Amino acid sequence: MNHILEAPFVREMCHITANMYRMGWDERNGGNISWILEETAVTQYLDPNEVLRTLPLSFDASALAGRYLIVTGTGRYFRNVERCPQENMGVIRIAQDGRSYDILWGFEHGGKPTSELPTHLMNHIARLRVDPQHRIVMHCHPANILAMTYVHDLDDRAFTKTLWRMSTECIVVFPEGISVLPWMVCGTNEIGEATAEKIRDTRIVLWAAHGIFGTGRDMDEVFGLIETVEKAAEIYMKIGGREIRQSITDAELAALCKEFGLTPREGYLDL
Ligand code: 2HA
Ligand code: ZN
Repeated sequence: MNHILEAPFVREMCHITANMYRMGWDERNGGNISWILEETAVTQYLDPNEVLRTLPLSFDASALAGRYLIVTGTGRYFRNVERCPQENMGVIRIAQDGRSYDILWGFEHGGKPTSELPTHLMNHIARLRVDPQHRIVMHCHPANILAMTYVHDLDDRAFTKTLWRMSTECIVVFPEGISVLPWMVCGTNEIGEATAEKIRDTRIVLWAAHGIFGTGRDMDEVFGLIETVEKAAEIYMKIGGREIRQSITDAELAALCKEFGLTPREGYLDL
């Protein structure tokens, strides 16, 4: 059996958490990632019959029965994942009845998956229904997007349109827009359900005064989405309420979509 520390999915998790930390998105134990892995990728490195621990789930995750995921650990720091992967993350498999999961690797010294695991799993289920190639949920705390949730209207359409106007790239990267949730207690099934409700339509959901939830097929897609949203928020915060003399019009946004063969979220552009 190959050594799991050399597995591409472990290397990729180390690389992405280190990058997210350096972006300033994951202070202390902030942020979490989960990634659905193909069984064949996992069994090259782990014996699927060797279960280290089994832990309960507080909701029905049977839509993910038998799925393997690599997940960051609760209370763990992204800053430390690269130098000690086995303590700061682990590989789990969802039980057939969707009421528990097995730990197959990692979470050493009594660790556990992220406190946001219910939210992650609910959002994997919701995204897989609309995109069978969906694989990743990434949560983090970028400063500008957080700041923006204090000073901007939290309406999905209004928030999306402001971001779209902050940089030409935005509507091209997220033509479906983004969704926003008002402040809620994190780590609960309730925030998981509310996020999953919105994630069907948009790969990004913002949590006011907390952070961002991004989803996608691979790390480049999710990281790129969050990076683009955060950059747009940075521009908005740099403008800082000063008078906007010119911007990108809705007609120009529509022209951009036409050029790139994209369909913007229906009803968002006033043409
Ligand atoms: O893992 O970011 O939302 C710490 C958090 C909780
Ligand atoms: Zn958080």
